[in-house]
Amino acid sequence: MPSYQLIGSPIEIGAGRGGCLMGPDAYRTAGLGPSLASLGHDVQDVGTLWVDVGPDIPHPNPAVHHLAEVVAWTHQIAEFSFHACRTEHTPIFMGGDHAMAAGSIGGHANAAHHDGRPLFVLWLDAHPDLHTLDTTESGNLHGTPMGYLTGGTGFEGIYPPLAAPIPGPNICMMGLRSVDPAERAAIQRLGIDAHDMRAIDETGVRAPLEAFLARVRAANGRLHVSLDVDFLDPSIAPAVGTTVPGGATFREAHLIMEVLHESGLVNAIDLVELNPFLDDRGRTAKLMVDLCGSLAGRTILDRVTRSA
Ligand code: NNH
Ligand code: MN
Ligand code: MN
Ligand code: MN
Repeated sequence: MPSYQLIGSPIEIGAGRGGCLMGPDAYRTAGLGPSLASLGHDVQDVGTLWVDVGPDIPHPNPAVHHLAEVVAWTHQIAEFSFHACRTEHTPIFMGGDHAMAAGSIGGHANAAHHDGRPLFVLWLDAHPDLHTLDTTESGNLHGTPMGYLTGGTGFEGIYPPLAAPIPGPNICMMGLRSVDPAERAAIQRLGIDAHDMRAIDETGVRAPLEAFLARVRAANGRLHVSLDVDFLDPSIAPAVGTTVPGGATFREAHLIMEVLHESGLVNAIDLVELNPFLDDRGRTAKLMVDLCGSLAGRTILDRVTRSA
């Protein structure tokens, strides 16, 4: 039975507009901790991280903004994640925008490397966030964490060093429907296991997810799940700055969480991009909390048998 550790990571300057700062408290108000505890888990809310920001870091790409802040957050979150991922707890990083993942997944990757195990990432997002500091056109650094984590160029000497980049085949992306040209090339070059919404329309979510989980299991890997609110269709999850039509349905998202629970493989979770300022009476925050409930073992009926 996993025990969960909730940690607020309210970075918001990686996104194009403000509001993700309020994410951790929205999850608390929506009852994330009590919901997990009601399923019989041990839950500890260890509070909310904060950072001191050093002087501006200039960058040749003039679009890049708030680099010093993102670097400071990445150090802080990576440090926390490294230690949390070496305990028996399952950390849940309550974001915050997706720039957070450079730290949460980076620290997890270093912890896994330390223990001689490969890290796998399930990336649930409309976007692959595979830009480098040089290729981003918006300059919004929430579009870059996967670029950093996969060993993209130009992060060295600026971001914290990674023990090893995460190999493309260890990354499964689902929900993609907004991919920039440089990212499209990176997916191909790195051999990422990418499933865009067209593929999900055709195969559903279960078959590609089970295939990925079988690889995690066979490699005795650790698994990090990174859930961007915009993975979900905007009709059910309006509280995100970058809505893209045609996202995952309510049941597709819950099924992923249910299958993940049954796998017993999840070691860390990111909840990112929730912008409570854009929410409709807390419904997106509540949906994210309910998805965590499915991930933590809530079922509709008792499941006595399960088809193979
Ligand atoms: N690819 C775009 C950019 O880099 C959008 C990224 N926005 C996200 N990613 N919300 O999940 O600006
Ligand atoms: Mn994202
Ligand atoms: Mn996204
Ligand atoms: Mn696949």
